[in-house]
Amino acid sequence: MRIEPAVVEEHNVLNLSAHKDGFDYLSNQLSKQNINVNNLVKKIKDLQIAIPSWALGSGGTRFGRYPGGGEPRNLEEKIEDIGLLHALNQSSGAISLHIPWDIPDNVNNIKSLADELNIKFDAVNSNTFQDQKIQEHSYKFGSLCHTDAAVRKQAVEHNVEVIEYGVQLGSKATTIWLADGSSYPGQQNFRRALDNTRSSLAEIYEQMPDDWKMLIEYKPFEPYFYSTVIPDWGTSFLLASSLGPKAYTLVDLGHHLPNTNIEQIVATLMMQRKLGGFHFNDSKFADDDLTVGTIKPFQLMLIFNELIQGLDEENHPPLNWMIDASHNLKDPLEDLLQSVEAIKIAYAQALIIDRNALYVAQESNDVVKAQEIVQNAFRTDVRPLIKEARLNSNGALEPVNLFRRLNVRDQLLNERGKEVLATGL
Ligand SMILES: [Mn+2]
Repeated sequence: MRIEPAVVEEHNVLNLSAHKDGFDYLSNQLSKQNINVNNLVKKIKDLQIAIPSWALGSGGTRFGRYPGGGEPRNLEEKIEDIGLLHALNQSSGAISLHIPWDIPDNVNNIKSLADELNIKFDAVNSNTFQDQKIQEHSYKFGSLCHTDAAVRKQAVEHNVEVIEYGVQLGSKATTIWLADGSSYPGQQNFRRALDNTRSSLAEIYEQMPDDWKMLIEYKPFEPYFYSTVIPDWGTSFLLASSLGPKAYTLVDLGHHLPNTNIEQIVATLMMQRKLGGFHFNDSKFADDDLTVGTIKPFQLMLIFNELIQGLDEENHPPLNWMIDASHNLKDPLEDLLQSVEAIKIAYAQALIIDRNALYVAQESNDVVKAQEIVQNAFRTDVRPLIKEARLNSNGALEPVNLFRRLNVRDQLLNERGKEVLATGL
């Protein structure tokens, strides 16, 4: 299924006057604060967020899964689904693949389909958190950290293979998240496990093209419950620093213990020019994979505040942005539209922070003023800016409404059936 530009345009005509009322009011307010609204809208428009191939089907919990049907059956259909999102919001112009779930049968066909839909290939992801049928050694007790050199070698070769697929498709980064860890005290020697991981990563790093980035993800627990080999940003940073300039830390919002100050982690990593990418989701308790911005929208804005300082003022290298969530109650495509919207809202709120005034308030220790500046931005309804940015890029003013009015899910159900499963999930 495709959504033609004429359909989006027709929808926009119907919604235009309501949008203009809101946009004119907000523009007027922001102009009075000496904010250049055109620049603001352009920045919002330019932010593209990659969609992971595994978020297009219904997610599950460890207790069960309730698929809604019409899920993509292969890589082509995953790209087509992202094409639908991108046609609606013009902000999801990239896919992040997961190998081996998304090994392309025919690279040229996949590339031309992605080109047609204006989709780029973002970071590729390796998978050593489950065993594949054809592999010789099991990852039950770890992959890059394993006590047995033969298992480590197999895991290194898999990661190199992932990079090779990425090179063929035009990707420029590989994301490594390791499930490696232990569930019982004494099970694993921390130093040897970390040292093995470092050596294995160095072997992968050696094989990576010069214009590539290695993104090293961390997570404090799960699937193991006593230790993980890369539990926190400090360990990821240590590994990235020892590997070299192509290695960076990746921050996944759900990979922190409750109440961790993630914005401070972002600031520190950016100061060291070692933040490589971002995985967006939201959580209340752990790695809940909830829709971005649903639980802690203020935190998300504060994170963007740090990101803007790093990217705009300190000239930090560009980041890979991706949603990493799993939806077990909603239509996955509707949920992704909501997630992209929430990211853009937080970004826009952070962009309207009066940074000079904030600097002065901070330097003069005016606590109340500093808080007022940050909270005023958060309390501004910036949604008209997001809509204006979408309108300017020929996206839909109301993506979720249009998705429903076009009965997209019913059409996908007709095309693909009810019983299909998104590959890999
Ligand atoms: Mn992640």
